[in-house]
Amino acid sequence: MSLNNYIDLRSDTLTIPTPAMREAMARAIVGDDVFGEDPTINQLQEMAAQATGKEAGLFVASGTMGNLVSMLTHCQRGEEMILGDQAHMFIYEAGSSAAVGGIHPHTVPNQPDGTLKLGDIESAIRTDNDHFPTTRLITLENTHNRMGGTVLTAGYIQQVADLAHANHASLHIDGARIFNAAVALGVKVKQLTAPADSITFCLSKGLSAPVGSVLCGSHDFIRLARRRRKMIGGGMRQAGVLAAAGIVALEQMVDRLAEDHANARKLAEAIAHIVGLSVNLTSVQTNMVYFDLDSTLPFNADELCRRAQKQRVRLMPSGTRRIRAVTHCWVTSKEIDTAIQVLDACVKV
Ligand code: TLP
Repeated sequence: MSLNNYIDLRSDTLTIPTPAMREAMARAIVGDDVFGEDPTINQLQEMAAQATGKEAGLFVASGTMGNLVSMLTHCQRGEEMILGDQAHMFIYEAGSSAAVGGIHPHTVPNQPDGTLKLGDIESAIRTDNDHFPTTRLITLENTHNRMGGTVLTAGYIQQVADLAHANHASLHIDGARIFNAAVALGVKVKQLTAPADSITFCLSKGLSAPVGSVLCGSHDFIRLARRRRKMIGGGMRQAGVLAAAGIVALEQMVDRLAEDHANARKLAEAIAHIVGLSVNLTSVQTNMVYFDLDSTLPFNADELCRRAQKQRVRLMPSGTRRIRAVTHCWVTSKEIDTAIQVLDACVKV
């Protein structure tokens, strides 16, 4: 089950298409999606809209593109977006809001559970004053990657949406891993997305499709978003071959995410017992495990990852003494046992 003979825990983005996906891709009926004529893309967009409880969906190349198209649709140049200081959209999307959209990012601290304090958001919202940019958008991330794959609840999301709407702003959710959040909470995705004006989710992470994300929102929002997607070169023509894998992802790969969560928990609990490593178990809620090297260890995260790689376990350094491990469908429970043994041995060497 491993990837290229590695137990590869660097990211769930490394997942490869399943045999059922390859089969569906080969058989996909396609058309020109810029004309709106790719039946497979249209089917995926309808499924995505239904899953998120929105009126419409738009297939995009990546999570980054979905988030950018959303920002460009919600905001005009010079307007402002409030988001967490640990948000993927702030840290890992090449500054796209400012570089492409002229949108001013205004960060507030992410709390350890991935939330933003309502009071912090409230204080960040601008008053009507010629000196200030206009606050147009608030974004949340669910699950929250850098805070450990933590989940945001429907109740919290509703509170943020109410705050946004009371201040003439919209709420976007970067839901790259929203299906992980829904499975962990035992709720439907649409319960988590109902309060938001837009949501991007990824097919290419834990759901194992090779490419693609879907941006969902109202009919009017998606009509405008289509033009933004075209503007940035995202009209992909016969991309139904890709959407076909996405359909299989939604049909077959959602419920099994619980296995990835169980594997992450098993890994985290074992790491908690390895002398020299520490992990905050409360933030291990889905398929991610962030752990730290104690100051007693005479080497850093890069070195530990190098040692593990020599024993065919790949991990991602996430700071000088911090490492991330992400579980997914190409890593079995037995391989997690192996990864635990390897980590234990690497720390002792
Ligand atoms: N995250 C990747 C890296 O970019 C860090 C990973 O390995 O976790 N939102 C969130 C919360 C994400 O974690 C990611 C990818 C994205 C958006 C971007 O998705 P893509 O890679 O499809 O552009």
